[in-house]
Formats: sequence, structure tokens, C-alpha cells
Amino acid sequence: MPTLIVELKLAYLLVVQLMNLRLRFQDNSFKLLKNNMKNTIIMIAFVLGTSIASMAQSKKLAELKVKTSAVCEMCEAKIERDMSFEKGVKSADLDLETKIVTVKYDPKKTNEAAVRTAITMVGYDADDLMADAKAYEKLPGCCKKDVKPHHDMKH
Ligand SMILES: [Cu+2]
Repeated sequence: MPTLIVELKLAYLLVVQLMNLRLRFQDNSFKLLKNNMKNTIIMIAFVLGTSIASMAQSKKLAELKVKTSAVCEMCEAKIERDMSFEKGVKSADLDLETKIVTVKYDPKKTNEAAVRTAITMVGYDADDLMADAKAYEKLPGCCKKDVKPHHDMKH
């Protein structure tokens, strides 16, 4: 979780800032103390701001589960990679056992229909939508849906 790392970093900076403030206080220098107070308040506001922003962002994401015609690990990798480049899609995780891909997306940038269509454009069925014929033709032979699962085979 990159946002968590950023927040930890900011929290650490805040602690450093507070320790600095205490040292300044011992120096009994009022001007510096005032400056540090200002910096610390800015830092706190910044930390709070990023926390709220990241919370708001995680709330915005929608999740969609789509049944695909994936056959093997290669299909899984292809769908996950191609879908991650899709507009508004944050992540795609395919479970080969169920052939269901879980797509997390920003509903402001895309929608369920567009996500399903994008999967068909990768070359796979998406729920009751058929794979795009041209994209399906380009799939390696071992990834065609009429082929039996071949986990044991190397590509
Ligand atoms: Cu495959």
C-alpha cells in the first residue's frame, strides 16, 4: 500500500519536527519556537490532508466480478496486465479456478459495461458477452477456450 508508506513517512517527519520543537523550547528562543510551531502545524495539516485524501480515494473505487473464458496462467497474466492499462481500472485479479476476474475501477472514469467490453477486446468472454473475434484469433492456441485446461504444459 503506497499511501500507507507515504503516511508513515509523514508521521515520522512529524515526530522529528516535534522533537526539534522541544529542543528549541529548551533553547528558550521565542522566535525559533514560533517558527517551529508554524512548521509543525503545517505538517499536521499535511498529514491529515493526505489521510483524508487517501480515504476519499479508496471510497471512490467500485468492484466488479466478471466470469471470463480464461484457460491457463498465460490467460490470467494477459487479462490482468491488459486490464490494468484500461482507462479507470485500478486493478484486475483473476482466479483461474473460477475464471472470475475481480476488477477494481473508478466509477467516475469507467463503468461495468466498459470493463466487460475491455475484457472481450483482450480476447476473452466477459459474462454473457462473447470475446472479440479478432482479439480471440490473436491468442496463442493454448489459450483458446475450446482447448482443455493445460496447467501441466509449458508455453
Ligand atoms: Cu492461456
